[in-house]
Amino acid sequence: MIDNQLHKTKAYIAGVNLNDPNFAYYMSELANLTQANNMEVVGQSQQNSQQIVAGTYFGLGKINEIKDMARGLKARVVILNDELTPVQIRNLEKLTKLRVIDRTELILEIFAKRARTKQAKLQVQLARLQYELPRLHPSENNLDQQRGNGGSSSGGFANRGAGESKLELNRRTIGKQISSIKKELKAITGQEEIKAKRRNQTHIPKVALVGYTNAGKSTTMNGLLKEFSAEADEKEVFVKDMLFATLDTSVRRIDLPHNFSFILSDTVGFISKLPHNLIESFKATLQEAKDADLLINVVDASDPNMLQMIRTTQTVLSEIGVKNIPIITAYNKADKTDRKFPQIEGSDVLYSATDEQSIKLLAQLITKQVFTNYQKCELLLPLKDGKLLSYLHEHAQVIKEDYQTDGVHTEVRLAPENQSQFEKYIV
Ligand SMILES: Nc1nc2c(ncn2[C@@H]2O[C@H](COP(=O)(O)OP(=O)(O)OP(=O)(O)O)[C@@H](O)[C@H]2O)c(=O)[nH]1
Ligand SMILES: [Mg+2]
Repeated sequence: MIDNQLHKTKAYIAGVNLNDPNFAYYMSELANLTQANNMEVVGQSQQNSQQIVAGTYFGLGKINEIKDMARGLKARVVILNDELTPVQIRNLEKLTKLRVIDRTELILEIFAKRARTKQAKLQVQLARLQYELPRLHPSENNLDQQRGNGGSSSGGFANRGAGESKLELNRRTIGKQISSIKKELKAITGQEEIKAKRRNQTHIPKVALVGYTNAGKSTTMNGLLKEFSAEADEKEVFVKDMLFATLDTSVRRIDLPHNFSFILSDTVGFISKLPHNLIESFKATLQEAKDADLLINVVDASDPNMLQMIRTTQTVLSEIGVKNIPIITAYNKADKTDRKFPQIEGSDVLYSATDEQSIKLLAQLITKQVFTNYQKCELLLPLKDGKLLSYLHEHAQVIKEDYQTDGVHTEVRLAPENQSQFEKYIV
């Protein structure tokens, strides 16, 4: 058997704790992220301090300690818990003689590894180039050696001046790459917007799965598809026990009994301190959540850090501008706890995405939330006014329509905003 650990880059993780009660949690996330980037965590340090040292992040004593520890443990990389300035990274690399990666770069590297579709690849590339632009250094005078391309920039502190014009060239090249990626993305998101518009017109309620990465959003979507879609097999989404398995948005239609239908979307998961550039470049991907009528915050109920994960999701949602959308908290993976499931508590549910009864109960809860104010009624529409029926097809859920001599007998579920308009046709 090949020992996988042998092939992994050894990493030492460290951070400055500014008296933050969540510091230990952030460090455990950093360890998970490091492993997700196929590296092995060999040790960790923290500095408790009142402030970050402007030029070097840590104080000098701590830097020497980290250098000795990391090198003693044969680490090749030091990974830091915050986003650092370019100067801090350069200085730390100079002082430790090790490659230094900050939290942002680490997350960007994982995203780059995971991206599979054209859109996700472009979005990640855009975020990386924007991250790199202010970090270009004169000595990195070859674009192939940029840090983001996997090259090491350690030892790159000599030679200032000499590379100056090369630096300008690199900046220009990256600038051009950024605008061309933006153009390509615009073309792709343009097509997505057309599809989204079409979905909005049909007026089927939109429900979005959101939440911490690896909580089971995609498994929940597959569970609902399996139960309530004729083509579940073709429509299934990718599931894997790893951080950021999903980087795209998948949109599926779920048809529940009694003609209750809704559109369900599954999207990229969240983590604390998600880099600003990533959020910016994933705007189109996250749009589904912003447009939703209902959000389902999927939470791993078996994780001891569950509460922090819920808080993280709330923070990211407000960062992407989601407000005033009703939310169900869906406590998943109940099979890994000793609690009885499935069960509903108020507007929340404890369930397991792989359990049929759970999925049925979740579907019931969604239906209850989404269609609360819908009114089911029978209408008799005048035959000569075809526009009314086509309006209903766009803005309501038409259950039945029957053309008879006295008019079109229609059974429909009306959204609150359309109820008064159709009152006079109710039979
Ligand atoms: N035991 C158990 N495992 C589950 C359950 N739901 C999901 N999982 C597992 O959790 C892991 C992550 O599931 P995903 O559905 O990919 O999670 P996600 O939220 O989509 O994750 P990202 O796309 O990476 O953000 C997979 O290994 C699933 O099989 C559950 O109810 N019980
Ligand atoms: Mg997923």
